[in-house]
Order: sequence, then structure tokens, then C-alpha cells
Amino acid sequence: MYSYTFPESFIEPARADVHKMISNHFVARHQPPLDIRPLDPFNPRISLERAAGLLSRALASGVPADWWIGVGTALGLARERGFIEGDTDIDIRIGLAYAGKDAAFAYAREIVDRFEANGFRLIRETFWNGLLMQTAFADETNDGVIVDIYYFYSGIYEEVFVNFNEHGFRRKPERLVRNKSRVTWPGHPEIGVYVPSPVEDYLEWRFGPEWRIKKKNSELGPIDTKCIEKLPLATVLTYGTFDLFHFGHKRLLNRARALGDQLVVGVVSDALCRVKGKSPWQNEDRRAEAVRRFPGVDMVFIQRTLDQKEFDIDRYGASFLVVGDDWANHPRFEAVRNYHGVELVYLPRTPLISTALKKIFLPKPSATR
Ligand code: C2G
Repeated sequence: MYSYTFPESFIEPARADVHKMISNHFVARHQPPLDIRPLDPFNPRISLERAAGLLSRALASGVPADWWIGVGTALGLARERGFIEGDTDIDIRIGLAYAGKDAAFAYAREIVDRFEANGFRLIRETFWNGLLMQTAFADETNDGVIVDIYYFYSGIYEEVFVNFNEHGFRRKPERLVRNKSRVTWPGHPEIGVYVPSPVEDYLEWRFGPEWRIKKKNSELGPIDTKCIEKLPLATVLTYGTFDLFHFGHKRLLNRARALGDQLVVGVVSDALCRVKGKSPWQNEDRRAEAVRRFPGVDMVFIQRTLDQKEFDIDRYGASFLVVGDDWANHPRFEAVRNYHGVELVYLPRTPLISTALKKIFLPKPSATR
């Protein structure tokens, strides 16, 4: 039923490869309807206790994993001595030692089976390369309280646990969750949970130094950047003069854009055109403006030197460097082939249209400059 393509030896992939891996191997399944609403503070304690009991028994029976409460629930515990007002779920994290894909899968599956056998209904599961990354359950015995479990695998990268979901790739430093304390839920000695220790470090890593300050959801800002690496966008970089912006240019930009998620274009400066022996009719501002207005172009900058490609690849995090095949095998492009994982792509030029041809049919109005 599930695909097993997780590589046994996991080397740091190039950016373009990470992107391909993620887009090809991420699967999320939902069982609607998902009734998400703020928790009644009484209910989550019961579900937390049930979940904690199930996990402890699963681990005692030989699943080589450990668990701890996730940041949202941990924040409630440390700051509110209870659940955060308006919280909608219980966050649990499971650390699994990655010892081969089959073993990892079997252990994660065992945990899921136990939850399902005990009145938790699976409402969402996500996989990456056949490895379970997240399961969310509704506690049917307790008003459908949601328990959201993320699986973090160690032993794939050094010193970090990894998890992947649609928000991105999470590398959780092992040091943050290596030590855990078992604490009882405030006012409820019957509920014992594991919390990364010191919990202050864990919370600060996720919420920043302001974690002690109560904030509205709207103030929390976009998804935190420290614990989630945004899905690596595949950035495509291309350069050109783009004088008298025409169909050939548009086609090139469209095809370049289709290789990734965002397109960055370097427009050759007037001064650099002179160095290259080109005399565009339009100045750099007008040429850049035409490119900037073209849908699908995310960023435009002026290219002022011939040897800035490495710098541009780094600063834009480019996965692809694209240019028309009139430049195929040109040493200026070949020099950066594979530079920091960049993939060099020569796209076929569009026949029968060029700036030179346009110039023949256009009067050279001074207004074009
Ligand atoms: N192009 C195309 N088909 C055409 C004309 C141009 O695919 N009929 C492509 C070119 O191959 C280039 C881009 O459109 O990738 C921009 O073309 P020019 O404005 O002519 O750019 P050029 O002066 O070739 O600049 O160092 C490389 C240069 O910066 C590329």
C-alpha cells in the first residue's frame, strides 16, 4: 500500500534534488470532516492522559522510540500551567531511531494501531518517502479532542531529528530533546508527560525569547523559521538583454519559470552591453521594466558584471541557471555548472524571432530609450 523509497544512506542533497524529492514523495491523507474548535480545558486533560498511557505502553513493549509533548502544549504547561486559551489540539512528538525504512515504518505503524484500537480515529496522516511523518487523531471517546502526533527520525542527518510536512522540512536539534523530564500535569498527578528539558530552551528555540509573553495568534507572525525550513523553493535564474521585449523572450521566461517555483532575471546593464559589443535600443530601466511586468517573473536585478554568476546563485539560492541554447557550452555558463548544486539548463531558442529582426521593422524612435 505504501511506497518504500527512502534511501538507506542519506547524503545531503543538492537544492534542486531536495525539491524534487519533496514534491515527488510527500503524501497527505485526510479523513474529513475535521471539526477544529477551541478545546474545553477539561477535555484535553483526559485525552492527554489517554494518549500518554498508550504511548508509554507502546514504548514499554519494545518500540525503540521516546516521546515528548510538542511546543504548543509545552508552552501551555510552562507558561499557563495548563492549556493555552483557544488551543485546538494536543501536540505530541515521537522520536524514532531510524534503523532502516521498514523498521521505522513498522514502529510508527504499531503506534498508530494502538491509538486506533483505543478509540482514537485517524483523521490525517502524512508520509514522506513512505515514512510516516504525522498522524492526527480525534479522540472519539472524549468529544473528538484532536491529538496531533509528529514523528521525528534520528540517524538520518547527524545530530538532528527530521520531520517533513507541507510547511517544510524540520530539523530539530537532538540536543534540544535529548534530555527530558517526566512531569505531572499541574493539578493532575495522574497525568505524567515527558517534556524536553530544560523546557525554556525548547520553547525559546521555537517561539523566540518572548515565549513568556502571551500573544494573540495574529501576533505570532508567519510560521517560525527556526524549526521549520521552508520548503525549498526551486529558484530559477536567468540573464539577458531583453531589448524590445518579444515573443522569444516571453517563451524563454515561461519555460524557465516552469522548471521551478520562482524566477529571478538579471537584465544586462547598459554599461555591460557596451562591453559585450551590444547596443540595445532601450535603456536598462526600460528593458528591466518590461521583464518585471511579465507574469511569472518574481524578481529582476541589473547585471553589471560578467563574473557575478556565483554570487547571484548564492544570494538567490538558485537551483537552476537557464539560458537560451545560443549560449550552449559557452565557458561563462559552463564555469558555474554544478556550482553549489545549480543545474545548468540551455533551452532551445525560439526560431524566427529576435531583437535584430524587430529592429529591421521598427523605426528607431528616440522614445524607446
Ligand atoms: N531567446 C530565445 N529565443 C529568441 C530570442 C532570445 O530563447 N528568439 C533567449 C536567449 O537565448 C536568452 C534570452 O532569451 O536566453 C534573452 O535574450 P537576449 O536579450 O538576446 O539576451 P542575451 O544578450 O543573449 O543575453 O551572458 C548571457 C546573456 O546575458 C544572455
